[in-house]
Amino acid sequence: MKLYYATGTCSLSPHIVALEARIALDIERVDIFKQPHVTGAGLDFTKVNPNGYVPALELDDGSLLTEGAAIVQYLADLRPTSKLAPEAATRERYQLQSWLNFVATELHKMYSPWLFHPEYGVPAQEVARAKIAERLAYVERHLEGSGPWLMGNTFTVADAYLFTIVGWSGYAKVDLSAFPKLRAYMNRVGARPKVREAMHAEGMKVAA
Ligand SMILES: N[C@@H](CCC(=O)N[C@@H](CS)C(=O)NCC(=O)O)C(=O)O
Repeated sequence: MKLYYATGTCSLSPHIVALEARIALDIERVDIFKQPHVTGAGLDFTKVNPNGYVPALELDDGSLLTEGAAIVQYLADLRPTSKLAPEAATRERYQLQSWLNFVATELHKMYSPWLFHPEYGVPAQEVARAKIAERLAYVERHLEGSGPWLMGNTFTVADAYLFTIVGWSGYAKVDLSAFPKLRAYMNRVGARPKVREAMHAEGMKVAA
């Protein structure tokens, strides 16, 4: 299996999940700043994923799975004993999917593109930061009552995704100072050995 990734982007989430699940994975970096995006092997990435974005997971039969929220569940289901996702068709699994969808639509796509593309301009960025702050306040309240992880006592794929996206806050100038529970949560996730390993493998700075 091969994960196409770009350093520190949303593809860090499935990278973390694969390591947490002890799934052997080849990784290939994609340069998403080049047009067209090129893979480490020099391929035009749109030949792999016509949408041109990471993450993309090439399965052993050659087929491709895209969309981070789907990829992390696929990986978790390969290793049910890892408990990275509750069993399918349970109430808990739908709750996990609710979190994944929340992170994808209310956070991921609020940070990016609005805060990563200066061409959208300052007013759009201000609107995005205000909306993100509302959503993070919701996460803060949830962690306060139901932590330490999003799903309670068990670290799941939703934590890998939330950590990845909220990790962009410094770069995107999203102020986390009003969210102490969330900051503690970020430190908790960031201290996990497999999270550190994934970040290191992507060439990211890992706190000492
Ligand atoms: N809907 C996709 C979005 C993935 C996405 O936004 N990927 C970004 C990195 S975080 C990317 O590769 N952007 C490059 C591009 O769109 O050209 C998902 O949830 O997996």
